[in-house]
Amino acid sequence: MPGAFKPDLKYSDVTPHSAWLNRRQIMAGAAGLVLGSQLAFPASAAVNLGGYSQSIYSTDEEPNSFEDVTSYNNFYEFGSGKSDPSKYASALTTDPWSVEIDGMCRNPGTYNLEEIVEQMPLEERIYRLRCVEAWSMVVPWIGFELAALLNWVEPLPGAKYVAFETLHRPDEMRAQRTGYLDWPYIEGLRLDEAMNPLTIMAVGLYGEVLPNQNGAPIRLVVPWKYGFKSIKSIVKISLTDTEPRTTWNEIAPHEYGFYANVNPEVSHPRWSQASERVIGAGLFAARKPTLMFNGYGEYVAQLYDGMDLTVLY
Ligand SMILES: Nc1nc2c(c(=O)[nH]1)N[C@H]1C(S)=C(S)[C@@H](COP(=O)(O)O)O[C@H]1N2
Ligand SMILES: [Mo]
Repeated sequence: MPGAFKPDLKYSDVTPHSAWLNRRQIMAGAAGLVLGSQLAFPASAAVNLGGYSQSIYSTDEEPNSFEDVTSYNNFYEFGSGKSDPSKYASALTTDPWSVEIDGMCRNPGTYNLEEIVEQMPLEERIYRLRCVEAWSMVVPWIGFELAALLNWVEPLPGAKYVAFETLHRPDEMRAQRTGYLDWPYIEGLRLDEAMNPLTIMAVGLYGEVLPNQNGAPIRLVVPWKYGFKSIKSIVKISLTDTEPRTTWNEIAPHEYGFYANVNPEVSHPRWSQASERVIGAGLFAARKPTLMFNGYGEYVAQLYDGMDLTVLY
């Protein structure tokens, strides 16, 4: 794990002159800000990313290309193939968008997405995403800490968990017309996991609003857990005192637990989790050893003190 993080390293130090920066400059220079991203992703939301800072929590790894990040996806609402989301997610309308926040908090309500984003300090954070299927990539997200949003609605003292729900709109999400998963996709975190500064809500990547296939217009990113926890296209967040049900756990409880912390020592029943295939590294590249908590242990290991992670996987 040593060397996994260099908080003093700026994003510009690791990717001096990458294509995305040019794209952002071009977009910023154009009067019609909308055009740049809307050409590629017709249904992108009108979230104003405005200015954002570089996060001290970024990994120092080289991000995957914009192409990799937006064409190799899991988003079962659009199909189970890795290229289905980039093929079909343009059908999703993400503007207008609102998020209902309910349950055990002082300020429940249905909030317009722009209203939320305007109040949250935006940062760019480069995080490794480790899928339970044993591949990984590195993504330069733009988002804000989930803690900021939760503090805004003020959890009540008895709240212990946060539940999340994805949009259910079969007209636009083609695989929701099938019974492949039990829609809507749902996920959950313990409240202390949700409040950890590593947990973010992403509204953009590579300097642009979130492409639909990556979970537009707002998705969770929890970098020390397997990718399936990072639920996309969120319409509802609930504070509760009971452990939320989660989509993959309900389908296959012995394969996907509630915690889903990246753990090289606990194998998936059908394959090892000890190493990962780095997307974009090329066919003959060596697999990379997977790190406990995906390399984020210094920030999150204490959340699980005293827990047996082979039982609570
Ligand atoms: N609503 C929803 N969220 C989801 C998924 C999904 O199928 N539906 N897939 C998850 C899985 S398994 C992974 S690995 C990540 C992939 O995120 P990415 O496509 O942006 O890389 O999204 C997660 N969030
Ligand atoms: Mo995944």
